[in-house]
Amino acid sequence: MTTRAQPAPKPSPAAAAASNAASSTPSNAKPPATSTGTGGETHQVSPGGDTTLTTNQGTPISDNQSSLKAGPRGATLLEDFVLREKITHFDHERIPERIVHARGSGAHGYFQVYEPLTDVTRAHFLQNPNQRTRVFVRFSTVAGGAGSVDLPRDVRGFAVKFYTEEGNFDLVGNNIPVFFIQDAMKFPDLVHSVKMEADRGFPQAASAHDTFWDFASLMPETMHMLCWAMSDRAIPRSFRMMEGFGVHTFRLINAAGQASFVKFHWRPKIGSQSVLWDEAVKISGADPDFHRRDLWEAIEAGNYPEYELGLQIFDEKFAAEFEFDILDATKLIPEEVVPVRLVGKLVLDRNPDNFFAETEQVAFHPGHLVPGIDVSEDPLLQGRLFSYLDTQLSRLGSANFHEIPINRPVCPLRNFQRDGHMRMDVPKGRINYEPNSLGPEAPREVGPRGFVSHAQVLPGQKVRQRSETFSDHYSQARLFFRSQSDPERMHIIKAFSFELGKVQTPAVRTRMLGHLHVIDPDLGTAVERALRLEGTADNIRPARQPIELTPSPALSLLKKAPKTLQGRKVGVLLSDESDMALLDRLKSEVEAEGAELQTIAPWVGGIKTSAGTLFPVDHALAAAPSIFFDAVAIVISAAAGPVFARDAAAVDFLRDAFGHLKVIGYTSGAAPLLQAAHIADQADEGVISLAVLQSVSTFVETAKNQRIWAREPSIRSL
Ligand code: HDE
Repeated sequence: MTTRAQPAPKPSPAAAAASNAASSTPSNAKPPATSTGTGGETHQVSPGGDTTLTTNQGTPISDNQSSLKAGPRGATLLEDFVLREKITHFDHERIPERIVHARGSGAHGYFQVYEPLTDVTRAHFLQNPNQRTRVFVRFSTVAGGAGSVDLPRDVRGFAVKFYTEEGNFDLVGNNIPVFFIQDAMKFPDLVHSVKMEADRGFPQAASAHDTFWDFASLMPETMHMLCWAMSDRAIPRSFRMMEGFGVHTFRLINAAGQASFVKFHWRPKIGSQSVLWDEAVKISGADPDFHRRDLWEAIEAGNYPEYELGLQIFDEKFAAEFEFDILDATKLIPEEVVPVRLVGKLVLDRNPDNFFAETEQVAFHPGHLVPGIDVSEDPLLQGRLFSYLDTQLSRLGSANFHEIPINRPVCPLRNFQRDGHMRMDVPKGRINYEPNSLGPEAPREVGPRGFVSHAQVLPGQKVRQRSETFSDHYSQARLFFRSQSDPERMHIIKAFSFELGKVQTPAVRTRMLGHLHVIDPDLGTAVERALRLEGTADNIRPARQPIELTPSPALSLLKKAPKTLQGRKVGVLLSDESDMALLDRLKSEVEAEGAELQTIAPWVGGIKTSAGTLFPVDHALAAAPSIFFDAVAIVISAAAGPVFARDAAAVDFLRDAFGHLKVIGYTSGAAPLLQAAHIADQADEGVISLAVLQSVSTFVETAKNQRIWAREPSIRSL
């Protein structure tokens, strides 16, 4: 693996010579970016600084503009191997997208443990606080295709590949700690039901349709996860503000061979936050790449996203006594019951060099384990252990997918596996079998130093059966609903109402309403009322009656939301002759909180200051609605007030900010706009006059609450 140096570019002679084509843009007028990819080797330029464009066989290309023809107006010749190679390669540029989690965004980074975890695991990368282990992380949505949007209501994938000295360890998790189903046997059915309906090919990236709710309403085990999927967790504000979970119970094993059970957690350092549903809908149209762009820009700006790794560790005794089966992936262990021990940090500090080579080709697998970390018998996890290797074979097309730079371990890999489609390594010698006596230097198994599976005793008959201990489907759904704050509970009710409102088959709706009544009569009644379907719910008799559990505040995002603006964005709408001293003050106070201030005006070219100069802004109003910001300020002149009040984009900017419960600062010139947006008469503590410079601090302090939750009931009452 060598990374070749990148020389300065030279203009392309062929492009420069192209005389008659509109397509004669110099193809290499810009230098190719220096590749620092994961072991990636760039073949774009040679060490001597030569920028000669070549075929894939290295033949210099004289003309990259025209195909070889029988005369300038004649037919193209079959012998044009340059054209055929280029077109053939292009025809094969796509590989099958992931069947689930097709839309994703990746980043490189590192992981560092806070203290040696010797007590619980022998995993090498969890021993030394001074060691940084490289990682690649891929965040994703689940249901939509690769070209769908970033903000549907959906679960998010949170997959981490640790390149450790003992091989790759993949923690392939989600942003929700439980799953829809208990047994891998149901996964294809679940995914078929949520994907586009088979005959019509829609809806894309949406669970709000008949087939999903038909399936879900016939599978009571989905109830807990449905409550999470209908909560704000399914519409995160940013990948940087999202928790992650390994979901299943795994095992940690220490050097003495002692095993403990573990649940993995990721905690974002700047706190979790979500958008409102109305915002999500609008963001999906205004910027389908909202999350991808946010991650990319934060890393480019040096605001590296950070997460802490948390472990819930417990033993066989706890597992035996806990109310639920620890092998059931539809259940969690409240952290009030087993605390989360924060053991290390993950920092994402580098964007990929190439989306396809890295983010698209990265191949995660829950079976990529290292000594000291092992799986449990969770039947969902067991099915995944089969699925992920299999899917790479069809998606990446070869058993040699581990040789792709992003998938290659950083430690040496030595074995006797040979050949196959697209083999990159060139193994030397004649020894490709084991045992052998002819290769004294050949690799050998290492006994207990290698990966040793936990010697779990597995008694029992061979049965195709769900364990009786998996049969309580409602208690934790109720626990989740009852542990939420009032606004969060209301959002869950609204989300169920929206989704069931989209369902067209009445029997599916009433069946689902029946389940909601079992989860919590208040939930069932509220959704019925919202749909005006009172009294229609089916009578669902659960296999096991739900039990009452102590609410877990840690399950609520709002109850543990930090008061901070860190990593957030404040948008300031400007006009000609805006108060620049106020803008400066806003900028310095916002930045002092670790947030970013961006300016917006009707004209992207900038505003005219009262000093007569042109002040450039970050965005044109038409391209930057207030949904892109966490708080906004309207800093416009008295002359601009009536003009802005007649402009729909300006009115929507303000109206949406108010409707999305954001903190709004305004100058006296903005008064007509506040009137036009019908805010003046509804103003609350989140609508702050910036008439004096000192009020900037009040604006910033209030904005640290992120939203004015008290406003919500007064503007969303139906
Ligand atoms: Fe996955 N899942 N999954 N899954 N999953 C895939 O693997 C599968 C499950 C998760 O960014 C696929 O490479 C089965 C739970 C993430 O590349 C596939 C079952 C959790 C990603 C697959 C599950 C996940 C995947 C599709 C039930 C949370 C994206 C492409 C037995 C703990 C990884 C691929 C990335 C991707 C199968 C359930 C998380 C088809 C059979 C539970 C984050 O192999």
